Amino acid sequence: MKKNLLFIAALFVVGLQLTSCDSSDEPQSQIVVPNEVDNECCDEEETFLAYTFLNNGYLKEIESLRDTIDGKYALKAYSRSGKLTVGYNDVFFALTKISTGGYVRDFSVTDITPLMTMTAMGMQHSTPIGGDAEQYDATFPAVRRAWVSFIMPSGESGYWELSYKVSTQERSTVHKASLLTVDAQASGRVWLKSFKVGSATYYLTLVDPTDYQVGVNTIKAYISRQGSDKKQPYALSSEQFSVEIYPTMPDMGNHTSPNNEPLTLQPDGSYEGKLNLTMTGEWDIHLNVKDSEGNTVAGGEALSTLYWKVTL
Ligand SMILES: [Cu+2]
Repeated sequence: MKKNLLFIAALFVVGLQLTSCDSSDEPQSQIVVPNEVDNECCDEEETFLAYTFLNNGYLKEIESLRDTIDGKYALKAYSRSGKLTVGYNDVFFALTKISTGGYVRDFSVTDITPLMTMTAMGMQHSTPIGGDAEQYDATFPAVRRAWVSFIMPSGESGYWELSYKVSTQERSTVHKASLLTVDAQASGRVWLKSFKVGSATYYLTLVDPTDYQVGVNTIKAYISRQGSDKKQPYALSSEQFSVEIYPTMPDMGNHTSPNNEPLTLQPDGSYEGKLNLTMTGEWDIHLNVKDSEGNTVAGGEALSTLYWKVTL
């Protein structure tokens, strides 16, 4: 859903560029298309699409994550509005060749490690992530995407840093931990919940629901498990769960909606189900998490106290 929005935004920018070729205030010089054939870089069209996607006004660079490889390549990271908030965040990466500005086709961003230092408590912890950055869309072969779900905002209790490794053509750079600002989530939005089974802590990350519409939506989530070393990113859980949902409107006597379907494990490691939001407003999505044998391990039937909150 969001992918479509981003793509439409990219096309919109393409349209703007085409209708304003001779206007001198357009930053034409930033769209550098290599003149010679360069096997490392994308062709003209792919470069143009990657540029427009990353500069569509919807994404902005997170400047603290910038880095270079041997002075030859420049990496930039982007997120929605350049901000990061508690809960789910997409983070996009692009690598350019400094000499030409062309987008590099083959590169990887691995070892993505968010780390929070809890100043007063004198401890550090990481947070759920989706693993290495992967190609986002065949239309933009030069754009990689990862996701990070922050469990706390930065502030008086502590600060967040993020490190990663970027590689291309057998060269690589380890980006040393640099500061990030993680904002609290806006009111009416709770996209991250946790539960415990025995001594293990799990996190339920609702994938960005801002494009939900009135009617039946595909609801997508991830379940991550905190490892024994809290400083390592929390990987997707290897256990198989299913998550029944019971959406209600807390401001309207907690009425519910029909035709919801539980979230089940997909081949890509995410969980997907169907969520029916019958009107605009604030919805609590109550959760009943079951293990592979169908036993409830967290939350429960109907108005369980384990719920995400979305507002549309
Ligand atoms: Cu913390």
